Amino acid sequence: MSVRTAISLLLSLIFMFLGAHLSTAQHAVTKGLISYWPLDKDTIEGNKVKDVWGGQDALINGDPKVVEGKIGDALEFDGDDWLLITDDIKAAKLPVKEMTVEAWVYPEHFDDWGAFIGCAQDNGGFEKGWILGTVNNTEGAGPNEFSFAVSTVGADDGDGDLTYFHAGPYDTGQWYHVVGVYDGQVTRLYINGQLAVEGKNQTGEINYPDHAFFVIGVYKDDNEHFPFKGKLDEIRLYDRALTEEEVLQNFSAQGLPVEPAGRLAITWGEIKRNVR
Ligand SMILES: [Ca+2]
Ligand SMILES: [Ca+2]
Ligand SMILES: [Ca+2]
Ligand SMILES: [Ca+2]
Repeated sequence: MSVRTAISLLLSLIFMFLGAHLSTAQHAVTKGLISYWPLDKDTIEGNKVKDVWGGQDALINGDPKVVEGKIGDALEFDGDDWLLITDDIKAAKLPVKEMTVEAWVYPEHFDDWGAFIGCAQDNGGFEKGWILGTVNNTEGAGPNEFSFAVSTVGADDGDGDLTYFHAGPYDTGQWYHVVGVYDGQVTRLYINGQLAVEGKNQTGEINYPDHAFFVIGVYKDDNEHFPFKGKLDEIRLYDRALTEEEVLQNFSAQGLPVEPAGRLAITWGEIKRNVR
């Protein structure tokens, strides 16, 4: 065996080991994944923030900064920055029967009505879509609470009805893994891998408005615009309800090795990122 053959054999073994290791516990769940915004520097081009899984790229409004994140880089919003995925939600890829929406969040402030990601209208009695975010002494919540609200056809009172499931209080200035899950029967909010609150008010398909803003880093509808202040990282959207085990897996996951085409791939960059 030549030296070159020996080296390439050794490298193959290292890759096989890393590949097997990374593909088990450390990857986020991909089954049912619609969109994934890693918010890493290399996924931001000009004013475009890439959805590396589903191609639903977001346009930057304002000047969010790339900073050290929970997994790789994150985006820091100073209170007037936000991202628009689309305002044409009929053309967007959105969950219908079930959903999971997930983000790592580092709030500097808990807005009365806050959103990390959302696609909703909540204007008086007109309440449609869904929002993963915050409430703060609003909707019957106490101070500094995380919330997941979803509106469904089963709870429709004629012009839609959102139920804000919330839990808290939580401190500002630290990272949290926040996940909203709706399985068609039960709505759940998980914080740091643990079930924080659940309820059965909502049933059936998700009730979307004809028009809404599908956004990141802002609570935005026709009559409100409340940008987030803090950091966001690793935002994912699924068209199915993740199980408690899968939520825990994503809480522990060190990202997801994807290429822009949505193919699973282990690259040098990902290996470095995952094992550091
Ligand atoms: Ca700004
Ligand atoms: Ca990231
Ligand atoms: Ca509103
Ligand atoms: Ca209503």
